[in-house]
Amino acid sequence: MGLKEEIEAIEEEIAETPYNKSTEHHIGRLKAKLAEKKEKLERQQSGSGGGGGYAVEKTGDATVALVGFPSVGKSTLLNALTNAESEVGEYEFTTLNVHPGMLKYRGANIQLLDVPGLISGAADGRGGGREVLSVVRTADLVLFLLSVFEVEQYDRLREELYANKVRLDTRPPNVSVAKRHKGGIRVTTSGDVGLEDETIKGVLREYGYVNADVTVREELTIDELVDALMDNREYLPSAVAVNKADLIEPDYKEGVDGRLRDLGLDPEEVVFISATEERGLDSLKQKLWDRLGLIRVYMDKPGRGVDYEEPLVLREGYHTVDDALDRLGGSFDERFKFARVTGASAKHDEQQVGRDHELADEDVLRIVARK
Ligand SMILES: Nc1nc2c(ncn2[C@@H]2O[C@H](COP(=O)(O)OP(=O)(O)O)[C@@H](O)[C@H]2O)c(=O)[nH]1
Ligand SMILES: [Mg+2]
Repeated sequence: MGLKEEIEAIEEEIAETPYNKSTEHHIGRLKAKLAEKKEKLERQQSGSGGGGGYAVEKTGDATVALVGFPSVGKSTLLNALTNAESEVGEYEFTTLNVHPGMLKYRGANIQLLDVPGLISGAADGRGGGREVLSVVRTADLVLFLLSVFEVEQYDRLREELYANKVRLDTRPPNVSVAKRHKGGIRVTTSGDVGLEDETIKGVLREYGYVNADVTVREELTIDELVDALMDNREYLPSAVAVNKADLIEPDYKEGVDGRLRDLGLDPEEVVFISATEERGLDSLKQKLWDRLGLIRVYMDKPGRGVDYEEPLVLREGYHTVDDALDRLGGSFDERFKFARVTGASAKHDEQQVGRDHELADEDVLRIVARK
């Protein structure tokens, strides 16, 4: 049996096995085995095919991958938001490569990547989809673009990304594993985590653990446990825009809202736009800013005053003085003594802070460094 057939056989068995306490352990092992075989298949495929022609250099303060089916208006939107010239066509598949563009907003440079439509089987490596998905994985945010007439495509897009190990709008599972020299596999859980200890052990054994302490601190599914043990899952935030809103009547919108809710989306969080008429674009930019968790930090430079023109822009998870030092480059890092902060994050003007201080939007920051 080839690897592909083995994968299909396991998938079939999982589908046919009812999930309950007595089968949980078995399903756990099957899912662990399945994930491993998929990795193996992927390694084989990437080893043979050349591909990889989609490498795009990441520049700017943050990168957004624009994801959507052909003809939903990705190129039109990219052209409307950025300095890029992306081909717009009446028919499908005009976007055959990745088109980068730079969006300037509130002093930030946000790189937008128009990636080709995710077509059927993209996650299986057919149709050049794999390269597309690898671009998405390196982004800081996924922006789904849907046509107002086909919002259901959202499900398919998310499935494609899930199959390519992109986990959206969720944090990595709170699981830690420490290898030991003896004692077998010991499981520590905080309360009921939704899985039997034996299931957790079975999954770990499948990954070759013999002696290990595993700690699970939150409720988990088997899939999430498998994710926690793999180091190649990409956790990204996402946002949704619905395009071609100029083509519908107000009463049609209610139906769209209903369909969005069926997809698990809150219509209030979805941005309705018209790329051709350039409507809703300010709301969209604001949404990107929020979802990326961007903040502006104005640098107070000795002898030159505060630079309000070109702020240092920091994204979610990188809001500390230390992160600012990283971004400033040069020798600031070694020469750093302390910083002074004025603004929302400071208790008072010119507060003296250390590297760990969390900055806020529109703070003024002065680095005091040794000569
Ligand atoms: N009416 C309307 N047409 C749009 C809008 N956005 C894109 N289009 C049209 O939809 C077609 C496909 O657009 P394109 O940007 O090439 O889609 P892509 O394949 O996702 O890059 C073109 O004819 C566009 O002019 C919109 O907001 N309203
Ligand atoms: Mg296009």
